[in-house]
Amino acid sequence: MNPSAFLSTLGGKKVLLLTHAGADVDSFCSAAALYFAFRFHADLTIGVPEHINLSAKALARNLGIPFILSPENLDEFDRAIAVDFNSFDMLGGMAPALKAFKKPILVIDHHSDGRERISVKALRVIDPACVSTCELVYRLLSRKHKHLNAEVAVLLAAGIIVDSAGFTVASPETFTIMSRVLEKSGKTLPEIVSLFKVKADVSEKIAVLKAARRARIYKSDERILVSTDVGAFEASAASSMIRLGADVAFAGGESKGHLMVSGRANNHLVVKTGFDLDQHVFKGIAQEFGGYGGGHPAAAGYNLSVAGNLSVAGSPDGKTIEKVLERCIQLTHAYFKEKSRGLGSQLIEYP
Ligand SMILES: [Mn+2]
Repeated sequence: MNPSAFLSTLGGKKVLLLTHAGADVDSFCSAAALYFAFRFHADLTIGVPEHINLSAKALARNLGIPFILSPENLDEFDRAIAVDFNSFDMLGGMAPALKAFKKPILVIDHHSDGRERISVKALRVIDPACVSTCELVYRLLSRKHKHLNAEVAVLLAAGIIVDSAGFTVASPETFTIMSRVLEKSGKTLPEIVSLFKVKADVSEKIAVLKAARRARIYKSDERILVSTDVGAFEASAASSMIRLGADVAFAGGESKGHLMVSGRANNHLVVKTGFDLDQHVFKGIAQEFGGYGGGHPAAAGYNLSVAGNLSVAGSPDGKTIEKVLERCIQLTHAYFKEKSRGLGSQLIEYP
């Protein structure tokens, strides 16, 4: 079976559309686009492991798209489609359930191909050159005209806008696809953006400002690295540090046995140096502390929880975050040091 045959034989089947843990807009929209393309032919369920991010949640609410958090009983499904991830570690606590699922799985993803294989080669549509998974979903759906209705087009456009960071990392194909889906959607670009816009509330603004106050500032050659401790809104805090002038920023927090770190890097730096938060920092962090990391060169995240954590380093204990953030900075510095063949200067922390 190939991907086209997989999709054209969905009729009458019970199908799970599965995002990665903590689904973002690209992942959720990929699943939702498939939902709106096939919902009159098949019995479809959108499953989101563990939690959904605020933007994706807003979009689901605005468009009335049903989804289930951490679905149980995968046995009842005949097939699964995994979107925006290709390794079990991006499923968090749902990894064992999908590992036990022995029926056909179609994987559609734009992350680099992981070590683990969650499906057979013929059913893995993986292209890391793609800016968003929604573009890959477009490629598959555009083969049959009837699948590309206005609802599908709106969702694909939203996923592309978010994962291209507002078209700052777009490829020529991104614009070709965007042009087609925008036309088909019958909406304007601002209307689509408003579907997933989350207004920063007071607590988020305070968290970000506190993150700035607590920032530890380092210099690695001419680059500014920043780490900071936050109670919530890690991603927002890390992005804010980049806007304030950091080249690489990590914002992390720890509560109730769960630790998470968001990393952000300046896009120009990533393009110029090949630095990749996921590959050069969070992979190493996951090896040292357990847990799982994932994402993209300029935007990635790391999670460590007590449940399902088999790390040697142990579970978070309220002090782990300090060590993890320090290692993030050290690994970032180590990458640039190696790039300069050891000629780079020492890592300096500003008092
Ligand atoms: Mn994505």
